Order: sequence, then C-alpha cells, then structure tokens
Amino acid sequence: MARHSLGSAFCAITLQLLLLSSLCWADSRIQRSRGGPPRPQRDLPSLSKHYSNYRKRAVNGSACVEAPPVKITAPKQNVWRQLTNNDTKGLLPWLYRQEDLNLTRGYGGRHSNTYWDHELMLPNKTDVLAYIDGDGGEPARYAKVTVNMKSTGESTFDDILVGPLPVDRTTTTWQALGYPYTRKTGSIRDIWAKDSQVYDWISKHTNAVKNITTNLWPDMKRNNYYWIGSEPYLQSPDGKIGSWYAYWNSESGDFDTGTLLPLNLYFGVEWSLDTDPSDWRFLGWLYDDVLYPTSEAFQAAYRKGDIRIHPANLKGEWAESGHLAQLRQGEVLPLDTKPPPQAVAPAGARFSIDEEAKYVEWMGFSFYLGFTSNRGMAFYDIRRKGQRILYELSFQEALAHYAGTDPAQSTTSYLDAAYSLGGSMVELVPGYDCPTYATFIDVPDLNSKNGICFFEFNGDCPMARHSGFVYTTSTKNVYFVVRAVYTVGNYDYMFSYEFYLDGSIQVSVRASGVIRTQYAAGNEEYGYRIHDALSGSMHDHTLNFKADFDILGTANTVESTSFVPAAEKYVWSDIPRNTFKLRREIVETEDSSRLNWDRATQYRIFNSDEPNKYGEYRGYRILPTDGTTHFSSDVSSNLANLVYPFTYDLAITKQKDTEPQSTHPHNSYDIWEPLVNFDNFFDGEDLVQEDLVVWFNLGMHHLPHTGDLPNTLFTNAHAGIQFSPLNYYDRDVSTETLSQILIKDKYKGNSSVRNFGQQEPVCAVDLSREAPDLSHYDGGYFY
Ligand SMILES: *[C@@H]1O[C@H](CO)[C@@H](O)[C@H](O)[C@H]1NC(C)=O
Ligand SMILES: *[C@@H]1O[C@H](CO)[C@@H](O)[C@H](O)[C@H]1NC(C)=O
Ligand SMILES: *[C@@H]1O[C@H](CO)[C@@H](O)[C@H](O)[C@H]1NC(C)=O
Ligand SMILES: *[C@@H]1O[C@H](CO)[C@@H](O)[C@H](O)[C@H]1NC(C)=O
Ligand SMILES: *[C@@H]1O[C@H](CO)[C@@H](O)[C@H](O)[C@H]1NC(C)=O
Ligand SMILES: *[C@@H]1O[C@H](CO)[C@@H](O)[C@H](O)[C@H]1NC(C)=O
Ligand SMILES: [Cu+2]
Repeated sequence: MARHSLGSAFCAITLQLLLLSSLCWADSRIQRSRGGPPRPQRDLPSLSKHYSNYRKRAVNGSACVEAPPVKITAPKQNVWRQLTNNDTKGLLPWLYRQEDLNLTRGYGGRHSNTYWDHELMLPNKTDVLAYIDGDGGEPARYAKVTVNMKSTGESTFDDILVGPLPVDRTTTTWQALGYPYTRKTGSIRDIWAKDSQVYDWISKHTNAVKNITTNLWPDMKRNNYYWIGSEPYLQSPDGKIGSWYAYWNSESGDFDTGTLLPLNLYFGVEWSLDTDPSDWRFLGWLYDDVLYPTSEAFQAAYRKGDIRIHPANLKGEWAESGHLAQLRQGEVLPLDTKPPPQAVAPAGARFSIDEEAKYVEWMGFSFYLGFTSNRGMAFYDIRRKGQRILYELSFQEALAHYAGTDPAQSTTSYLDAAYSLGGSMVELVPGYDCPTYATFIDVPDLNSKNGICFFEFNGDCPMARHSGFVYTTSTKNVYFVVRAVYTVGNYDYMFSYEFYLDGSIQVSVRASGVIRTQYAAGNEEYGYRIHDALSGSMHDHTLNFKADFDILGTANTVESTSFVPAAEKYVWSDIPRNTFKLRREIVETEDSSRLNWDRATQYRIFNSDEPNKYGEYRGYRILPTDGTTHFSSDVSSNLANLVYPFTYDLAITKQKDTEPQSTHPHNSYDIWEPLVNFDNFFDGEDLVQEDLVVWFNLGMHHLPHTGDLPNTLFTNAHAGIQFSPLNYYDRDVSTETLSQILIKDKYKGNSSVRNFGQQEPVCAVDLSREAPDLSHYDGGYFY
C-alpha cells in the first residue's frame, strides 16, 4: 500500500513519461519513507472557488424528481405472507364448532378451553421449492392456532395446526402440532396459571412490612414504588416456580426512569402449579445484602435499628430523556446551529417493489419479506441475478441476560421475541432513523405504520479505488438498506439488512434506549457506579438468527480455512522456514458444527458440485463485521435448556421441516423441557453436501458506564455479520455498476474523465424536503 502510492507520487514528479513508468516501479521500492522529493507547486484553484464553479456547472434549474420505487409484480405469490382476512374467513366459528377442542368464546372462566391466537404456519421448504423453482402449485395455507386448554383443571397452551385455509367444511381439519418441536408436542404448561393467587399471597408479605417501606426512603414520595420479578420465572426440575422481586422507585411516574431507580429491597417467593398457598414458601426479605427469612425478622431488625439505611435512587434530570430541557444539555457546540450535511436521492428511488407481495428488487438482488408478531421481519428467497443465495434469513430470539449481586438482577434474562418483538415495531423517523428520501411502508400484519424503510445509501468511502501511474479509478459504495426498529420496553433495537454491489449481504443490529440498573452497594464485580447509588448492570445481548443458505442448489458444505503458523521445509530450502499456511477443515457432521469466531479462521459455505472455471467451489464467506459475541457462558441458571441457541457464534445444522426455528415463544414456560430445545438439533447428522442452515448470533457484552445515561448509544452497542461471494463469480461483480469513474492521463493538467453513462445529478434539490413535517409522526399504530 505504502510502496505503491509513494512510488507513483515519486514517478509523477520526476518522470512524467508513461514509457518510463516501469523504471519507477523499481525506484519506488527504494522510496519507502514519507520523505522524498518535494511536490511541485501546482496552480490549483482555492477550495471555495472550485466549489462555486462546480455548482454553476451542475445545477440545470429543474427540480429533482421524487420518483417512487418502480412498481413490479412478484414472479410468484409470497408464500410466507401472513394470513389475510380471506385466509382466515370463517376460521374462528369453525374452531368453535370443533367438539374435540371444546372451546368457549371469550374468557370463558377458569375451567374452559379458549382460543388464544393464530398466525401463518410457515409452509414446508420442499413444498415451497416445488412452487417457486418448478411447476408445483402454491402450497396450501395453514394456521398455527394456539389454544389455552383448561377444562381438565390444569392450564396448558397448545399449538394446533388448522388447514387448508380458507376453511372448508370437507377438507379443513385440525391436528395437534408436534412436528416442528423437539418436545414432539405443542403443549406446554401455563406457567402464569397461578399468578393472580400468587399476587394475593405476595401482598400479605408486602403489606406486613408496609410500615417499613413507607418510611424507609424519606426523600422519595411516599409509597411511590412498584416491584418486578424474575424473568423468566425461576424453575426447578421438580416443578417449583419462584421469583425474586425488586422494589423500584416510581415517583417520577415516567416509564422510562422505571429501570433506573432501584431501591435495594428485594423479596423472594416460591410456589407450584399444583399446590395452594399453604404449601408455598416465602424466601425472605433482602436488604443491604442481609437476608431476613421472614417479615417478622425484618420487622424486628428494623425496630432494633439493626438496619443500615441506604438512600433511595431519586428521580431527576439525569435520568430523563423525554423532555426538551433534559435531552439537550450543555453549551451549544461551535457552528452547531447550522444544518449538518444531508444525503439526497436526485433521481428518487432506484429499486422496484411489489408492495402487496412485499417483493423487492435492487441492482440484481431480489427477495420477499414475511412478518410474524414474535420475530418481526424476515427475508425469503434472496437471490442475485436469479440465483438463490439464501432461502431464509430471519431473526429468531433476542436474549438480554443480566448479572449482579442482587437476586432480581441475577434472575433476569429477557427473551424479547417471546415478548412479541414484531409487535413492537415502531414508526421510523424520517431524517433520523432513515434518510428523508427513503421509502417507508406500512406492515399491516404487525399493525405497524411506516415501520420499515428502504433506501440506498452512498457510503462515506468508495468500495474500491486504485491509483495507477497515469490513472485513478474509484467506485462508489452504494448499498441498499432495509431497516426496522423494535422498541421492547426499555430497549430500542435497530435491525438493518444491507445489500452491496459486490454481491454481499450484511445484517447489523444496534441497541439503544434506557439501561436496566442495580443498586450500587456491593456490585463492583458486576458493573460501574454510574450515579449516586446506582450501578450499571453488566449484561449480554445475544440475538439469534437463522440463515438457510442455498448456494446454487440445496447441496452445500461448510469449511473453515485457518491461517496457521508452520515450520515448513521446501525443496529449495535446507532448513525449515518459519512461516504460515492454510489449514482446511470441512464441517463433517453436527457433532462438530458449533463454532466460534477466530481471527485467523475464515468460514465459507459452498457447493462442491459447482466449481468455478478455475476449479474452486463457488460459495459465500461468512464473517463478523462488527465485534459480535455469543453469550458469556455455556450454562445459565435462569435459562437451563433455553440457553443453547446463544452459546456459540455459529451453529450449522441440516435443514429440516421439523426444525424450522431455534426457539419458541412459549419456551420459557418450562425451561427444562421447552418446546424447542436447540441442543437436540445436534444429533450427529452428516453435513457434507446437504441442505444447511447456519444459525448465528449477533451480540454485545454490555458494561454500562456514565455514557449510557440517559441512553445507551447505537454507536457503542452494535454487532454485524457479512455474507460475501467467495470464488462465486469469476471476478468482482461490483465492476458492473455505473457508479464508478476512470480518470486518465491525470498528470497532464487536463485529465480525461471517463464515466459509464450514469446521468449527472444536475437537478436542483429542494432542501425543504429534508426537514419533513414530523408533526404527523405518531409512533405507529400499536398503542
Ligand atoms: C379476497 O377474496 C375476494 C373474493 O374472492 C377477492 O376479490 C379479493 O381479491 C381477495 N383479497 C385478497 C387480498 O386476496
Ligand atoms: C367442555 O368445557 C366445559 C367448560 O366450558 C366443561 O364443563 C366440559 O366438561 C368440557 N367438556 C369436555 C368433554 O371436556
Ligand atoms: C411438513 O413437514 C412435516 C415434517 O416432515 C410433516 O409432518 C408435515 O405434514 C408437512 N406439512 C405439510 C403441510 O405437508
Ligand atoms: C409495623 O406494624 C406491625 C403490625 O402493626 C408491628 O408489629 C410492627 O412493630 C411495626 N413495625 C415498625 C417498625 O413500626
Ligand atoms: C490538454 O489536452 C489537449 C488535447 O489532448 C492538449 O492539446 C493540451 O495541450 C492539454 N493541455 C494541457 C494544459 O496539458
Ligand atoms: C435537468 O435535470 C433533470 C434531472 O436530471 C432532467 O430531467 C432535465 O431534463 C434536465 N433539464 C435540462 C434543461 O437539462
Ligand atoms: Cu445493553
């Protein structure tokens, strides 16, 4: 890199003749330092003069067009689309008519079976391929219906399969749904079944210390607290359920400070679904890291003055971001009243969409989108130039696993898809979440308005450049982004799926929002002190995804290629040479298919039946782009058998219609026997030239510091992965774009500038568009 650029500068100065340039190459090897002969004085225009010339030439006076995306019709039906009203017409009455289900309309009472919800049952891949690649008909539509079965006295949530849809008296049937679950049944206990009884029972204990909790925090508005418990509930293999509750200050009445004001008081309870309160156990009060086994013991210690009082975390500007005065603080930065640079799209959108089918085409790429209430947006049949790369690219589950000395923090492991990540899709803010010229679409399946944006972006550096002696080339890094933001409680996740001109695809995840915290006392091994009595709680974000690759067909293989140090003897050398070489290892079976990133190792997926013209197998490389991590441990007391999707960076399995998803939203109702235990996917199957799924995690170890107040920053909390062509094409395909330039004969004073026929952006930009009227923004429909 240094050799080349310095060399050419040297040549340009000393020997301007092309003929002699080969000499320069030799010279350049000597010219290693930044010294060398001085550059000649050139008569360059001043920057500002240059700029005004450019402006005069560029603008032709006509306003830029606001062209919307080109309307197209998807080549096939989107078979992953959520069920429509047509599909579900008559479904509920039909369900109520099924005598075996014995469903009661509405809530129905404590011992009646009730309907819970329904969504599309994803069609089997074999059926879909017959349709999208062949002459097969569109696969029949099925609903996965969840019912809450209570008539036997126990409460369970059961998934059943209903179809074909729309319901038809003669052909539609229902059956218990077990095949997509490792538990072999879609039935799981309703872990909430006793919740209302548990709350009544708990209030006896909290009331018993009310005269303490009323007086314990004199600076706080009296009795303005609430408590929240473990997530998921603690569960022992023998059926006991438990929860530790933390007291939080709620005096500000503002949801957003809810996770910032812990009070250092906790209590624990344990119950079970088949006993009553007389058998339940109160685990004690915890204050200042001292455990009082009963309310009486706590009372006694308090009366005796044996308790060291800890001040409450109090509301204040420091914790709030939702008010003008608090959001922006400090002196205005120099020149900051002027508007910052702005991206514009002079010719409007340059992609095509079938908005009804949610099918998109951009610069050779094409894909369908599908939506589910738990998992949000997913991509299907991603192709480039008609060749499928991925059958499915979908988010599975987001874990936020906390740790800390206090029992509430220690027993918190949020599973956000189970909370309905898709249902938390929020309206995007033009000019902030996406450029103003982006195309925003509604997602009626998720009841979301302007929840997804599509836009091209011209990156801040070219994707390729080269300085030859007499020419310079450069290619703009124009890429296409599909973006959504999900706000799940205190956290905002931004998901971006990006498509690049070189044929690569990136997935990136960012996290912002309000952190969850712990009382500072004694928590040094788990976090930094970030306010008077507050510790940021260390936690892992681990987001699990599914990438079902189909590289030139479904027969694929994964190989690791490592740079390894080697002492090698060569025929031309008497003594071994210390150097390095490649070590290649095929991932043969599911016994060795759970992998972690290693800086010296590259992973690729290829089809060994499809060599390129040089005999190398065409494939894609899989690489982290953004410091991504998996979960910090192999085991978790909170998660038991739910932990397995999160414990590796990559995990490769054979694709099966019986293993469509790595988790299930009801998994946490039984952490020992979840509906889907990802560990069971790994049963030794052969992975060579099979249909492969690469499950991957995007994650960050989050150790909050004062800079996380009031909000964690997307710029600090992000992770990404890239899939890029590897020996897939015979050369770099970004050379297909017109967004590049060749500057020739550049040292002659009037270089010839060659482009490739792309129109010049010579229209007048209406910058008023860049400040859209955001008073129409209402966050989406989901309130
Ligand atoms: C629903 O069915 C009606 C009647 O068959 C049809 O006209 C309409 O186009 C269908 N709507 C959709 C979204 O498929
Ligand atoms: C059907 O449900 C009702 C309550 O809604 C219950 O009384 C009845 O026993 C159930 N029937 C059967 C066969 O389980
Ligand atoms: C999908 O595949 C599973 C597993 O092979 C099978 O049990 C099920 O019947 C299939 N579904 C349809 C609609 O064919
Ligand atoms: C709180 O009230 C209970 C019951 O009225 C009483 O036994 C206890 O002594 C009181 N505790 C304090 C600290 O005043
Ligand atoms: C610019 O190019 C023209 C045509 O090639 C040539 O005649 C002229 O001398 C060049 N001007 C300078 C300043 O090098
Ligand atoms: C000005 O530029 C616009 C947008 O590129 C183009 O449509 C229009 O024809 C141009 N007008 C003139 C007079 O060149
Ligand atoms: Cu975090």
